[in-house]
Amino acid sequence: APASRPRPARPESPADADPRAAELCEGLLRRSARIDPKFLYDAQGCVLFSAICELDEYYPTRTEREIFRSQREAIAQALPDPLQWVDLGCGDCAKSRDWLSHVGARRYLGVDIAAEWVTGAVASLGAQHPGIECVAVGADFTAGFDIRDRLGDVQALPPVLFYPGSSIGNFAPDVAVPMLAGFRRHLGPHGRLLISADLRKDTAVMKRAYADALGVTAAFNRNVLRVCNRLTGSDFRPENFLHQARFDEARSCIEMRLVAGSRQFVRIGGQLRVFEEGEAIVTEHSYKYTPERFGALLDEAGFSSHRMWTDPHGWFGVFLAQP
Ligand code: AVJ
Repeated sequence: APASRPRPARPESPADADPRAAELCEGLLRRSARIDPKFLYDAQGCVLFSAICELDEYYPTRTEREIFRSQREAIAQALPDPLQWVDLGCGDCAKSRDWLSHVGARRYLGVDIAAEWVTGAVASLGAQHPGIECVAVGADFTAGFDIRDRLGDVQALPPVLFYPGSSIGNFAPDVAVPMLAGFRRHLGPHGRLLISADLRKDTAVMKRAYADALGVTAAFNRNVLRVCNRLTGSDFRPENFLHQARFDEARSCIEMRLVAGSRQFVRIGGQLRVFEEGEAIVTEHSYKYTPERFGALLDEAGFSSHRMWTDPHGWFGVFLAQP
């Protein structure tokens, strides 16, 4: 048998040290290249996403805002009082701000992956609401989320987990169900999950929201290649990839991709990856549900019942689920 030889030296790459870089390389070197959507949200990506939210074509943000505005009292009526408000992916805390004066909140927990980043936002919220104990919590609520030790006695102060923006849409149903079940385990007997989901509608309306005329979503999508270059040392040329958004009927999701406009040679993690002309990198899925289908997802996650509020077109759903 041939003696085992030392592996040929591989040029050192950032992927050796940084698990994020390793994850990016792994996805990009697959036959069907992919990038996890969480990489879309660096500082530049967050600014571009905020701009997306202001676009005429991007209906989810304004539709949710309008449901919250018009149904605030009805939703607040259905919540426990007093309660602790748990803001999942709180960012700048803006969406929760409008709720705090309408619900009996004694505590506010702002949960985000980047805890250092939200500490300031949570502190300024606390300054405006001296009666509410405001706490910033660093946690990744996608993977093994468990902040039960931060909630204290959930019998005495029932938690309301607030997960707006249809962020759940980024996760395929088989990933979303265990995530929702994890949320449910935080609620105790009287807690609630207040969660938004984008609803299925005319395909053209959905596609336009992810392929806007100004190209803001295209810039948001291409920016992820800069994130790759920065984290892995790769040499993508973002301008050579075309933004594409299509609706996958079978899976009921928008799929965002970056398509090579011509053959691309890219150095990634010490290897050369060739992208043929027309070859795609999948960057994001955004699942769209019927009210029944999202209800079934909540059932599968163990919730006993739920209610839904929607807009006059039935484009967007705000669900209140009970353990
Ligand atoms: C933040 C995941 C809700 O899917 O609509 C917007 C992200 N991507 N435009 C969505 C997004 C492109 C957004 N979510």
